[in-house]
Amino acid sequence: MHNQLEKILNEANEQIQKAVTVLDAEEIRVRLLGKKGALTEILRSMGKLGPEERKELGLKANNVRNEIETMLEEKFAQVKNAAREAKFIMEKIDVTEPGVEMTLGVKHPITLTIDEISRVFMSMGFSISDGPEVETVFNNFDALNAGPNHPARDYSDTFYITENTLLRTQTSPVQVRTLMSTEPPIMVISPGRCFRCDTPDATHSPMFHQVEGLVVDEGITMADLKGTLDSFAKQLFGPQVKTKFRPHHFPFTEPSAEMDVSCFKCGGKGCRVCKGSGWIEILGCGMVHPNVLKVGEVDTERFTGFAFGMGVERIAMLKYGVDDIRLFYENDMRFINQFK
Ligand code: 2NM
Repeated sequence: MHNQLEKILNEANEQIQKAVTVLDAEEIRVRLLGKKGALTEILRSMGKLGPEERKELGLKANNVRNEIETMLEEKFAQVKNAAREAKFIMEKIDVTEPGVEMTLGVKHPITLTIDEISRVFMSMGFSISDGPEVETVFNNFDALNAGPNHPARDYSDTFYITENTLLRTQTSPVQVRTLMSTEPPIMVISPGRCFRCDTPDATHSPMFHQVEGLVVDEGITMADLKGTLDSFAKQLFGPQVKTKFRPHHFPFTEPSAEMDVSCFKCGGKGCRVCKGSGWIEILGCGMVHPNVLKVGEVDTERFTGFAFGMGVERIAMLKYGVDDIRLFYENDMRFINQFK
């Protein structure tokens, strides 16, 4: 038995020496000291011995057990430390390594143009409103004095969703909502996305953007319209440009006009940009028709107003020299990145 204990201790020492991982050490611990271990076996068989022998052997067995436990403790400490060191090496970060370069996006030219137009009107005291792109037929047509037979209502020009809802064909329904929810004085612009059933070509897209504006107050006249829009043109295209107003027709304004700006490229002599005429058409405008004001329950004896609308793509194409509207929607980064 004594020899056996000696042997157990030697073998334990050998095995514990070889352990490399925490799992190895744990497996050895169970094998040596567990219920089925050789040491437990010896302690169990001691019942058959006499008291003296039992005492002596018990003492020795306990010593062996203590020695094995000490060796295991040391081993556990050693392998745990080794594991930690290995983890440190695995997770090492080189803080001097160059970072991954972040590519910064740029604003889309349509956004840039809307921002620029908005900045000019905001500086004059206008606020900015928006509304839904899915509108009621009432807000898009009826409220804007477009009678039941107005050609714009045509199913072939408008994306109808149901009989009473559609994709707005201009942002005027935002002004209609403003008129219905706000008491004058009103000074708003409404930049946003619009939709018309057009086959795409160099100047048409079924999805496009508009900025419309509305001013309603006591004593607003055509002079306010001309002064405001002339000032806008000078701030957007340069102080040297002149404006002129040509009579036109819209159902929602009376009288109505289109505004031309003298060519900011050639100064009016005639060039490619103005197609030789010296003038560039920029927007439509007019004095708000009383029928439209009445939709908002505005007292038309007391209040008058003017409104205007412009196509953002057209202005962006003029400002940046883009010759095909479809370039705005292709998301070719070689195009977009030119507006950095
Ligand atoms: C244009 C031209 C002229 C316009 C009118 C209104 C409203 F709702 F106040 F009646 N909003 N926008 C308007 C007037 C739009 O776009 C070429």
